Amino acid sequence: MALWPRALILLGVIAVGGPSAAAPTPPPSPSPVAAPEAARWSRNRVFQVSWVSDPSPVPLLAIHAWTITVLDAVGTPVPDARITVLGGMPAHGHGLPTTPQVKSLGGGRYLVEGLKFHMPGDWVVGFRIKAGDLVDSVNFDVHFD
Ligand SMILES: [Cu+2]
Repeated sequence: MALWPRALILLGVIAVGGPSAAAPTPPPSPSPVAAPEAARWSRNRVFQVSWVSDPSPVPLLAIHAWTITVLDAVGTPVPDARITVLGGMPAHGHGLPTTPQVKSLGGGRYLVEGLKFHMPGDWVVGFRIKAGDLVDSVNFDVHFD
């Protein structure tokens, strides 16, 4: 389409001439996904696990998904794990209101669908991970004001 390059050039001009042009350091372009939580060791240091929520930050009251990444002790992705999701609010004595489902995305990444946090407070989300003979679990804390 012949008009497309011109449209891009116009956008560039508008961006340069915009209010942010005067800022000493332009802000980085917004990222669609927040940085994942730093990897955490599973309880017995069998796996290193990190997660990122979509959307991020973790929403209250909305069913949503996390993507978790599972590495072994030397940092190699673990692609064929069976992962069970556990969790709840220990202080309230109840579990998760939903039963999240996990599917592998390959490369040690897993999509956890159906998470929901239905009240403010301190939640724990746990993953029990089984890969071959290796089994371990990891908990993450999620807090809503
Ligand atoms: Cu509760």
